[in-house]
Amino acid sequence: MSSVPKKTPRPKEDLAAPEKAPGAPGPEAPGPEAPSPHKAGFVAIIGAPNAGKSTLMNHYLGQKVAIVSSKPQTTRHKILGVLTEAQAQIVFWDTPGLHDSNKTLNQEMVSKALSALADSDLCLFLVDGERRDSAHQKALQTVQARKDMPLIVAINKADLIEPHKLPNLMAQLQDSLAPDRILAVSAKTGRGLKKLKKTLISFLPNSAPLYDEDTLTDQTLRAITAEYVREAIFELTHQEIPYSTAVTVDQFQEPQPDQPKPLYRLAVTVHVERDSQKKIMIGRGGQTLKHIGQKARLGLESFLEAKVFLSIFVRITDNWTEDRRTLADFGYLDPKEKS
Ligand SMILES: Nc1nc2c(ncn2[C@@H]2O[C@H](COP(=O)(O)OP(=O)(O)OP(=O)(O)O)[C@@H](O)[C@H]2O)c(=O)[nH]1
Ligand SMILES: [Mg+2]
Repeated sequence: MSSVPKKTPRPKEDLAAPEKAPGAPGPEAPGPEAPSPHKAGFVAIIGAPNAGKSTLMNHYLGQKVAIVSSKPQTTRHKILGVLTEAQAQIVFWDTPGLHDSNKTLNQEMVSKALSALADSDLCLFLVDGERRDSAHQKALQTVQARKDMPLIVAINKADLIEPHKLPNLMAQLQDSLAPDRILAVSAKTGRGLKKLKKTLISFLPNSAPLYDEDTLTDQTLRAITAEYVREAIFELTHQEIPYSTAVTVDQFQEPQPDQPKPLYRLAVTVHVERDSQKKIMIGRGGQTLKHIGQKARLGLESFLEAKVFLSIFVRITDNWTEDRRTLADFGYLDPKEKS
């Protein structure tokens, strides 16, 4: 695997709800005589689009490995994220949100989520506590039909939910899914995430680590570059534009060893389906594209901890969301499934 290594310390979890007094032994402190066995396994984060799956995984990894936006259907791939601790390794699959669609791209996204679920030891069903629509129903049915594996339900966005509504929602999910555990969390504030992590670990199989402790994700830096540009497009354009856009990387030049300050030279192509979309993407006097470039560059500079020179080219690629060959070229389809 061409993995991206870790760099920063883990985030502080449960900022809103500290569980122990300073200096007191932590809940995970090993007992003197009975060291617990090492646990490791795959956890599929499953849910409707926009439930907060990528935000949750990023929080645990301490880095923005998966892009996040306020619009649904942001994640298009299944993305591996490895959280390594002394006694446990959780291998997360962040997945595209489950939803119904007759578009080829969207069907591919959903099938990636289903394959992640099929390959996992544990299902973490993330529910948007504030909004449950038809995609939530689809996610619910998928989770009900999962293979035999433990199920943890996390009601996310607890920071937005009126407290008196939680017990009812929990009871509904308990009735329809009979999960092994159900808890409320906020992937944004960190509330409940320490408890959720302990719960996940407790359901993982006894196993040695599955990945090297330095592994963070299966994505290459090239892929992350394309994703950061896509994130900026999701945040800065509207209506059908984000959904008609793909990003490919033309140039990925790493810093040269003799450079006094490390600089990445990156060039990407933004593909849209029609001329009208190209015009919107570029914007009046090039302003929209400029803002997209600035936002993506800042994100990449923070991720890569280096200066970034980013150039963006916009191109019309007819019908790419439907054409299987182009979808495969863009990495959204297994090359074997081109025709
Ligand atoms: N208030 C609040 N917002 C959250 C929370 N978790 C995520 N969000 C926001 O919800 C939106 C969607 O988050 P994502 O992490 O992209 O959701 P996702 O489930 O990965 O979405 P898809 O990739 O589209 O399936 C973003 O605007 C997040 O900032 C939370 O706990 N509280
Ligand atoms: Mg996502």
